[in-house]
Amino acid sequence: MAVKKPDYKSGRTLICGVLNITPDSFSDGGRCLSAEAAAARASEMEEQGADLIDMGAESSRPGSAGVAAAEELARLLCPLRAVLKKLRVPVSIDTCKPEVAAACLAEGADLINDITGFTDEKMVRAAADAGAGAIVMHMLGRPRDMQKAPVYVNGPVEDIRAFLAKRAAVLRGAGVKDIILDPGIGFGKTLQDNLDIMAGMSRFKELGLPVLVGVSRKSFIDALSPSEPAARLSGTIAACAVCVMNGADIVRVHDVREAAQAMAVVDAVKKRPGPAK
Ligand code: HH2
Repeated sequence: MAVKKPDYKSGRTLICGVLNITPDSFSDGGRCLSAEAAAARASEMEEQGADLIDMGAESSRPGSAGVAAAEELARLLCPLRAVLKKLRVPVSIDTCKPEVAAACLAEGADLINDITGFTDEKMVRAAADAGAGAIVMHMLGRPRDMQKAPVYVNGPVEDIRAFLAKRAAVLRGAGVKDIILDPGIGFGKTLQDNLDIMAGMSRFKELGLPVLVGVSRKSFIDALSPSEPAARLSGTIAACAVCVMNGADIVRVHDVREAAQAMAVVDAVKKRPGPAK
């Protein structure tokens, strides 16, 4: 089966819908564990405007310890098969384990979303061997300890840009063609770091590859305006708008319908003809 790519030529900001098959994700854990529920939610997000569905079975919330590969795969496989049967848009798998990546790609998934940035050579091989795409995310540390005391030598934007450039070169060298960069909001970042990254998005864009950003319901919103994860929609939309105005191409969100509408407005402003004379 041919590997699908997100529709980069659409001229729109692309929407990546989050599908967590986890009991413990920070904002939607336990919502979607069965194959039927996963397929129904994926179809719903596609109808609401998702251009890509990102499926994950291991929570990466700060402090989480992770799950074994066998458990992650057991959670993913049936829902993935059911989702692939229903969807037209590509499916990415949010994993940092090569055996999980390879098994899901063999089932027909299209991209691997690796929050550890393809720093494991076996992850690079898994994507390359399947002709799959790669979402390369930056994280400082690991979920267990990443929020303890992140330090960026040249500031977050420059350090992350250098990391992403290096990983993209490695992936390209291995033959991966569809590469998406992601600065990793909330992964080993202080509030100030997250704000700097959102303001400095154009530096990642200069690397010449699509840029994805995952701000949805994250705790920096709570830090600015105290709220439970499910009540962070307005902050999510505002952050997506800032990132897209500054150069991001894809937003990874839980609330697809709302993000699609908001990004249609942002896109119209970005693409407007010059002022009337
Ligand atoms: N954020 C999360 C998980 N995966 N992948 C990319 N590329 N970028 C992100 O910002 C990103 C990601 C965390 O969000 P969520 O999946 O909702 O939570 P959890 O990790 O608790 O399942």
